[in-house]
Parts: sequence; structure tokens; C-alpha cells
Amino acid sequence: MKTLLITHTDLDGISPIILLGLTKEKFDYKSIEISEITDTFNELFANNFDGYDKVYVTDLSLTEEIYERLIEKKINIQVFDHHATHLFANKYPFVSVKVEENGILTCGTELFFNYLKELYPSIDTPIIKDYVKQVRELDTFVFTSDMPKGIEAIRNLLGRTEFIKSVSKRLKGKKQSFELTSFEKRFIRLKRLEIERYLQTRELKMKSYLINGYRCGIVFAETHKSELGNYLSAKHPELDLIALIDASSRISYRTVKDDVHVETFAAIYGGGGHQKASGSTITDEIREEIVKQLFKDVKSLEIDNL
Ligand SMILES: [Mn+2]
Repeated sequence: MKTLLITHTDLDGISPIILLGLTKEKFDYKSIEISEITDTFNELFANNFDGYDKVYVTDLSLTEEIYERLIEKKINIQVFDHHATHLFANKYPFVSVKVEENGILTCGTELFFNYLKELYPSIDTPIIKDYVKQVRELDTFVFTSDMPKGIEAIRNLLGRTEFIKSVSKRLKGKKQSFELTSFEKRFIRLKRLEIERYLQTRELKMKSYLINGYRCGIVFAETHKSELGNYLSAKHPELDLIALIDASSRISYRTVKDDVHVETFAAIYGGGGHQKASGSTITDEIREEIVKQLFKDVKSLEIDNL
């Protein structure tokens, strides 16, 4: 029996790899971005699924076209996902898409865990259940503690392979709940201090302007944009919105006010989004204008100008 697990790249995608690793199943995995789903399946179809006779898909939404080919080729596959736009696939007996379980938003990891624990009751332990809960909280933004964010910080610190190794080892232990090491706790504390310093220094650089009738705070920022936008908006009730300019990519708009619609403001500049969080792009032309503003004597060295 040769099993393949195809899953997403975030914590909710990596955790099914950890869970399957705690069972006796021998398997390989592919951890892919949403944009890579079609290519990944095209390649598998072209290579007769590389000899895999069992395929799991977690935290990813497949297309109708992929499903039709899976059925045509009689691929032994099971899909576990929680995205509402994927509910259509529940018409297939091998697909389980649920957005919530018992009134609580669920996630790919939890759905896969509920399936696996029936097959392998030995993984139904307090610590593994607790870990699944932390993953669910991070993935659905419903928090009862800081642990999910701590786990996410550790994942970013260690990278996928080391994170899988480290968490797997912990989940095999006898503890009742998932715990961070004292080094990890210290790392998270230092990281937190670094972010707080960053928020404060950005605030000192903020300038306010009246733009299209909106009172705007303007800051240049490349990282922690959501957190910075919320922080500045909450600290400056005299402003309608915060515009965060990341010159290499985009402008993000944030507000904490219920009566300000930043998507309306973003739309003026060709962008869009949600009421409290929106964005618009910075074009290559604008970047070129910035270069010309900064330097006096500028000529492009691109091929068509040579
Ligand atoms: Mn997910």
C-alpha cells in the first residue's frame, strides 16, 4: 500500500502530515499552494498517480474538472476540507467538506483527525486533541488563548520539516496538553517586543493628510501591516483610516471604525476589499515615477531603450 497526502502549506495544511505520521500508515506528501492544485493533479494524472494506490487531500478545494477525471480514472481518494466554496463536492461519496462541526467553525486538520481517530484509536489522546484545537483556532480566527499564535510563530521559526519533527515528537509524549518549550516561550516574548518597537517607531513616522475628504494617516511599512494598521487606527481616533504604503507591492487601508468603509476609499485608487481592510496596487509606472523623483538624471537601461 503506497499512500500520498496532498495538502496546503499553512499550519492547517501541515498538521495533517503530522497526524498521518503518528499512525502506522507509510506515506509521502506534497504540501502545495492553492495556485499549484491544477498543475499538481495534471502531473499526477499524466504519471498514473506515480503508483500511489491511496490518496488523501486535506485543506484544499479541488475543481469539478479534477473530480470528473478522478472518477473516470477510478482513483482511490478521500478529500477533507472546510472552505464554503467547496461544499458542492459533498455530492461525491469520497469528499467531506464541512464548514462547522457542532456549531463551531472547523478546519482541515480537525476533519482529518476525526476520520483518522476512527481508524487509529491510538491517536485519540488528550495532547493530540488539544493540538488539533489550537490549529483550528488559528485557522478560523476564534481564539481562547495565545497558544495558536505561539505555534504559528514557532512554525515560521523552524520551517516545515523541523516543525513537523518537533511537534510529532511532542504529540507522542504523555502530557495532557500541547506545550511550548521555555526557549520557544522566550523567543515569542522577544519577537513580541520587536513588533511592539516596530509599531512605535512607525507611529513616529506617520503623517496625516486630508485625502478625498478622508482623514488619513500615511505610513510606509513592509511588514506586520494588518497589526500596524489596527494599532494606529485604534490609537488615533481623530483619523478615519490608515494607509500603509509598501512601495514594492501595494497600499493597504485599515480602520477600526464601524462607520468608515475603506473599500470605498480603496476603490478610488483601483482597489477593493472589506469594510475595515482593503488594498490597492502600486503599479510599475508609479515605481518608475518614484525613481525619477529620487534621482535627478535618470535613463532606463531596459532592453527596448538600448
Ligand atoms: Mn484551512
